[in-house]
Amino acid sequence: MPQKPIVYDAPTPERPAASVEAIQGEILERLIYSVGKDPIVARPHDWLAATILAVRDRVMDLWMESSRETWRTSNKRVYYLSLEFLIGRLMRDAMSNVGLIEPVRDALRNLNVDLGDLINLEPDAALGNGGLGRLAACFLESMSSVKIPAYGYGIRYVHGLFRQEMSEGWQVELPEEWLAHGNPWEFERRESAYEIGFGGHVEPVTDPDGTVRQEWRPNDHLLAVAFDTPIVGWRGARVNTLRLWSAQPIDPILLDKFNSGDHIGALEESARAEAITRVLYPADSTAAGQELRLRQEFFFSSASLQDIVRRHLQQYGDLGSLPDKVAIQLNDTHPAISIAELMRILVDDNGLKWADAWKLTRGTFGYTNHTLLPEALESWPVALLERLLPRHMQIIYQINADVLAEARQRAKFNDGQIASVSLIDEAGGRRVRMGQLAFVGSHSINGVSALHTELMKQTVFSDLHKLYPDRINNKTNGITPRRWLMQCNPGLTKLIGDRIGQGFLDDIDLLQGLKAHAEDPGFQEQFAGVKKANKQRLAKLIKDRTNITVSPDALFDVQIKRIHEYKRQLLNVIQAVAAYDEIRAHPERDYVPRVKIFAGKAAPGYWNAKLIIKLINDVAKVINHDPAVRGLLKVVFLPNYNVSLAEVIVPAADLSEQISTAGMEASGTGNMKFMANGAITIGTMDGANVEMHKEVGADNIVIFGLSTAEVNEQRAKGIAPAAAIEASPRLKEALDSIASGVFSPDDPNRYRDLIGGLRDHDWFMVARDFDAYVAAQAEVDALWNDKKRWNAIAIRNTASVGFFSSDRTIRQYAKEIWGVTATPA
Ligand code: 26W
Repeated sequence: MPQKPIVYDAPTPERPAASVEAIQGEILERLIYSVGKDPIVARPHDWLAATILAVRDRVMDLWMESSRETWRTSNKRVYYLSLEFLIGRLMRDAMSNVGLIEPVRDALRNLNVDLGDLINLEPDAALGNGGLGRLAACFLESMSSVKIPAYGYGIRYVHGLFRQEMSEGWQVELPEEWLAHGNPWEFERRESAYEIGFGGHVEPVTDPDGTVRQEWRPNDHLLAVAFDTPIVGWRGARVNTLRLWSAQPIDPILLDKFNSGDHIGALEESARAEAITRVLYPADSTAAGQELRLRQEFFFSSASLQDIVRRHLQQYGDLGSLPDKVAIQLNDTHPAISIAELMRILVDDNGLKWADAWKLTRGTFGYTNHTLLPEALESWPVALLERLLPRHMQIIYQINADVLAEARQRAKFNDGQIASVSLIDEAGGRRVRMGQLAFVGSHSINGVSALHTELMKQTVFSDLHKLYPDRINNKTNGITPRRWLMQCNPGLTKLIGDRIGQGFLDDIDLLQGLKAHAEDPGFQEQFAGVKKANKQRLAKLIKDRTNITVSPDALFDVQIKRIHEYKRQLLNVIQAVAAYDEIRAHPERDYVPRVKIFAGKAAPGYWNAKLIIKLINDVAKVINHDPAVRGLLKVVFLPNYNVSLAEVIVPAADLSEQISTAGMEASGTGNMKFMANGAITIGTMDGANVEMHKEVGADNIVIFGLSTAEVNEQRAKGIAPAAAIEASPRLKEALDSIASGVFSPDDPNRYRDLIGGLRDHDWFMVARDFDAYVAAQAEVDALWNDKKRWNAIAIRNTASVGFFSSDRTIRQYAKEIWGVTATPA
């Protein structure tokens, strides 16, 4: 039969304007025809699915338009490869970005359904651990908002980040089940499935023309199946695709085994394949080093690369134009094996010459580094790579030989420098260093804050930076103001709009206009009123989830992030103990009533982090129940921190704790979310705090503690913390009480070693920064007592957040790394 030509520009059928009646009809239609439920018996989850499907339909038109435009214009495409996307809920985000919130709310009301209830029913897509994964999610939204043709590539984990429950103050991990009710957002694309191989051997084959190629013959195969989710930008500017890969067996069941009675064995292959995408690794700072993790990394890298190359060949027919039409960004080293995989595809599968392939590869990749912590830098045993990916190991050796030759000949490197740039770590068992691989295979290597980028140049990559001095650049992180201001804080958004007009919704820098109103008593009162309402909502949530009563009039002092020693939740809780001691010792003094709010997950294998959670809960129990405290201090640990919980906590915060040991937090992004919502930051000169200090001005942020250089000096000289502890009676008293079991009478030794570490080496400078931190908190109290000043500072923080919009960050990536055009700021 003759095929009809495909007409790419066929118009989509007209859809009526988004009136309440139209939307109401569409939701009902989806409920009946897609969910298969009669409205009379529909359950909340059915309404949620129907509403998402109705919203999705409206996004579809824009999605197809965006795809067509990219094909038509032949614009360069950006591919963001990330093992994590910490998205949270999507429905409110999508509705808000296409202006559907009000019509959907009214339509549902007519159907006797409350939109707010449905919003809270949607599960979080928690396919990430923390900062790196959330950044990827903000970037996706910004790339759509500034109209960059982009794809996110990742893994469709069946189980996202574990659910955290408390059992007597200890963290317990439970499986997360975001797909339990299905996922109405995604489209399974069975036609976009790729074979992924592991193991086997490499064979030289001679082509008819006499050239010899290496051919990888894996002995283990499975399928990567694509699931697509639309990511819609602000005002529907563009809809990009998040493509997540799911692992499936090539043969769903081995029938011969089944028929011979081995019913379990018949499913073994299927279970082995599906294991690869079953669960997200829950460690956000220590490389797991397990084979399954490497399999995940290669699985999604290979599927993504195959997809990218197929799409490029389909449109352009040859691979020589790859760097002109394709930019691939590696979100940390987790997808760094992609560099070897692209080389294999170019050289082995497509017959390119090595040198040409290398040029194309380097022109295509960019690499973002997110951490300098040594334990987080990925490296894989050579023996493991040789077994799992023998051809890639050969390619890595070849790349390394080229790099080392260049380092010796052109740069005249000595042996020490050669060892430091080598892709192979020879010390203590040979390992492949993924940071070095990512660096040499990319034309751009970026850090995520000005300070972090400088430290990258001075530490991990100092010799590579000497060899390739024009590659390292900085791209300070950002957050999307849609989710982290407009959606999570509608009260503040309305107030701002009423005062300076709606322009800031499209140009976040216009928030600067608020500065002129910072001292206006009327505006201050309204600003504080919005904060109060948000605090009342949080107080209710705290009551519901922990049964702790807190007053919305107290200062809400908030530290929410992954639990890690370098982030120093310990410093914060020790200060709470010191404040508790002071309140009891000096009941006659005036105190600012405070609620210290903590939330965050600990990696399941990170003992000290879990112990810190237990300590916070133990301290909370004592302080919250001591009548001598008279409610002046409360400590709250909110379980199961996730994106949706952050969306309630952040708008209600007065004080934002960003107190990492200087030099250790690459950027931080929570700091920016609080700033947007008018919290004041107490923080160290670390990560993006340094730039916040510059943007908002020294009078509008409370900075304390050792600088990076001072921390390095203390460590280099091996200075002990003893002097700092001796000099500070309140620190000594707090440490003694914790270590001796005042907060753990059931197990007096529980915190002996934890506190012992502070007395011994104090790697994270908790003791040495303590007095400075207490002084900074006293400064905060003084500001709080001067409400006019406090409010003015809070307003100036919101006014100054423009620089930290991820739209700004993405525009810089577009211009300086990817070479693609975005809509101008
Ligand atoms: C291999 C194990 C592993 C997993 C994740 C090691 C390291 C990571 C991430 C790089 C940790 C992470 O999320 N880093 C954070 O990235 C944010 C976004 O750039 C920064 O804002 C945070 O400062 C940084 O800690």
